[in-house]
Amino acid sequence: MTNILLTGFEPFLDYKLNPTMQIVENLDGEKIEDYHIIGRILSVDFQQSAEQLKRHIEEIEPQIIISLGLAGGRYKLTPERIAINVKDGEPDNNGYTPVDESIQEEGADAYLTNLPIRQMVNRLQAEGYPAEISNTAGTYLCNNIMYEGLVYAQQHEGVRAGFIHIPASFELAIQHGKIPGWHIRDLIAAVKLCIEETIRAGNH
Ligand code: PCA
Repeated sequence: MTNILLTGFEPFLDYKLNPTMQIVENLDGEKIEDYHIIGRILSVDFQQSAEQLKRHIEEIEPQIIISLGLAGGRYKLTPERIAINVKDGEPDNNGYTPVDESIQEEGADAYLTNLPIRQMVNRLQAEGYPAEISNTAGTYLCNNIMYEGLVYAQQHEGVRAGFIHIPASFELAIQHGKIPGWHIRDLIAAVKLCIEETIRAGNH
C-alpha cells in the first residue's frame, strides 16, 4: 500500500465553511488500486499549518501529497503550477498578517509542481468538468502549504506534491451570496479524478 496525503483547510476570512474539509473527509480512507488516501485538515495559520503538514508527512510517509484550498470566486477546478517563496496578504485565523515575507529565508524563489496537472485538466474536461491550470496560488495559506509540500518533494526522491484550488460548493455560494459554486458531489468526483490521474502518471 502506498499512502496519499490529501489535505484541506478549515474555514477562513468571511467563508463560514470550507468545502475542502468535506472533500477530504469524504475521500479519507478510500483506496484506489494499491493507493490509500489519508485525509487531514490544516489550520488557516501560517505557522501551525506548516508544522501540521510536516507532522502528517512524518506519520503517513506519503508518496503523493495533494493539498486542496478554496478559491472563492473561481468557477473552474484549477490545479496549480507554481508556489512562490512569499507570504503576504490577509490575516490568517489567528490574526497574523505577513507583509512581503519569505516562507523559507534561504529557500528557492519558487517551485513547480511535479503532479501531472496537464493530464488532470485534460481528464476533467473530458469528463465534463470546467478546469484549467492556474499559474498563481496567490501568497496566502494555500501558496504557503504548496511551497512546503514541494520543498519536501524536492528532498525526497519519488515524492510528488502539489495543490488544487477549488471553487465554492453550492452551500457556501448561497451563504456568501457573490461567488459561483459547484455541487459538493461534483467537487469530490473531480478531485478523485485528479488523484486517479496522478496514480496513472506514476505507473508509466
Ligand atoms: N484557501 C485559502 C487558504 C485556505 C483555503 O482554503 C488560499 O487560497 O490561500
